[in-house]
Amino acid sequence: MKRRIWLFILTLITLIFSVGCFFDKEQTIAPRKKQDGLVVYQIFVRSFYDSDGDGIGDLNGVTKKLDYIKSLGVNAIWLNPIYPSPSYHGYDVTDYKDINKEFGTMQDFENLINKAHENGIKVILDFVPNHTSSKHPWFEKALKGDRKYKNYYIWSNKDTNLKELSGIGQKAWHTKDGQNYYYATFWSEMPDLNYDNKKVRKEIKEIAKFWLDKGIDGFRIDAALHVYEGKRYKDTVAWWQEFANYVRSIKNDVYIVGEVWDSEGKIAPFFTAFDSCFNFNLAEKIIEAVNTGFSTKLSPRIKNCYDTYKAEYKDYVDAPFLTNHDIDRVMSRLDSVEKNKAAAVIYLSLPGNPFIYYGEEIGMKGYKPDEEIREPFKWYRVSGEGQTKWEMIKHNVGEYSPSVEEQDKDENSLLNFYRDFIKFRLNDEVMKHGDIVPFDINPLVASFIREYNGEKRLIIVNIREENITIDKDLLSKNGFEKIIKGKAEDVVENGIQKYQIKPYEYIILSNK
Ligand SMILES: [Ca+2]
Ligand SMILES: [Ca+2]
Repeated sequence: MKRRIWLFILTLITLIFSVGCFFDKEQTIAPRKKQDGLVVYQIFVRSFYDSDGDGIGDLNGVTKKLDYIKSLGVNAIWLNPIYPSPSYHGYDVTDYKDINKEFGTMQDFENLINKAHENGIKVILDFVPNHTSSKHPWFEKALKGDRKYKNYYIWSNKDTNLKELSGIGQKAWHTKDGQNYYYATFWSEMPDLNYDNKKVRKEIKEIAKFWLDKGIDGFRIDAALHVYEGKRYKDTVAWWQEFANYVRSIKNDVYIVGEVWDSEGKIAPFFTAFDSCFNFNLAEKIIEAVNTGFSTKLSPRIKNCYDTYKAEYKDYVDAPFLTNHDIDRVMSRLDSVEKNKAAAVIYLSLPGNPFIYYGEEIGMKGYKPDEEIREPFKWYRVSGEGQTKWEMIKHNVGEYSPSVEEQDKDENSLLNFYRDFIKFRLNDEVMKHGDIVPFDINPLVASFIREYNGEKRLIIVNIREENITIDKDLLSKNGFEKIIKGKAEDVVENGIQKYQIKPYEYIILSNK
């Protein structure tokens, strides 16, 4: 009899445990569609196009310029934060369910969504969930001692080391009254939210639902790594799984791209929640390769990175890019249109969803501080309708003054180069969806293969200041006889047939 009871208890425990595991798995990786095939244009709204003459870029300005965005060939836009905020950049939000008055109204936003969709362009919103503004009503109530809202934030206790540094190595604990200290990862005026509080998690989900109901197509998740700080990395990933499962239950093809600025190994588990993560490390490698003229094992390194991702989630979608609003502009770092074209071909030929930072396509320059890498977009060489003026232009004026106006007319311009290459990518299934196969010819070129259903593309980019030659034999042995894009000259050296590629030019070959 006793044995039977034990057996019963054991069965019960096993049952509870396996049901638990089942739910756990459900929670971890909900089935989802692979969301590749996008090329995304990142817009810092304040700097883009001013529709009403106050000098500040706005939502109607974006709507007005959808024709331009479409002319680039991209099929999605990511808007930097558009919520009410006391700062110019908007990453300190005071109301998550409204539009910054400087950018327009909710109606303007709805109109933008509709017009973008009519043009086949998806809209991705910047989502800033790690912290609010210190001017957010939640934090103001918390400071006044409201218990509910106090628990929305993170406060010190008697054991807290007030000299502790935050996840980005800055002073973490701040105070307004000299007694109560709150945690802020990035800045004293951006207090971190307390994700141990269920009510906070619920608020954040409701905010996401609010925007999904408006018709947006995706989220770019700001500071995704910092939700729970360092030691609680696993909790952070688990929270994003919870969030992702929730938003996918509302819109199953919502696209989520996370800002996880860390090593490949640290990024990889985030693919169990996000569709994509920005590939910050790869961006540096590409720029470095073009800058130094050495691609040292670039394609095997990319493959290694993808293997790390794949081990965590099979259908990961990379998000390659060159720079964004937090990094010095690529034209300032490469300092030549030809080099910029080479870097563009490399990242626009990689798997995943490439992200283009507004102004990159016309070669705008800019070094930190941040304001100077977010300068008004240059529609005109001098000025004209819609030009934003919220700050003085410093890097793209006078002698170096790139503009849409001029580059539109020049078929060899960087702008038309981007347009042409993006169209090529999105019209080619292999370039859109193919896997990467390392194919490292030599360190003087960046080269790799994309493969999709047996069809292959070999991309070879000359990253040198001089002509380089490639043995035709080596390529045809691997099935590549036909150049489908880019140009090379046929030359014979010592009796050997070769392709000669000019400085910073490229060729793409097909195996069919
Ligand atoms: Ca305006
Ligand atoms: Ca945090």
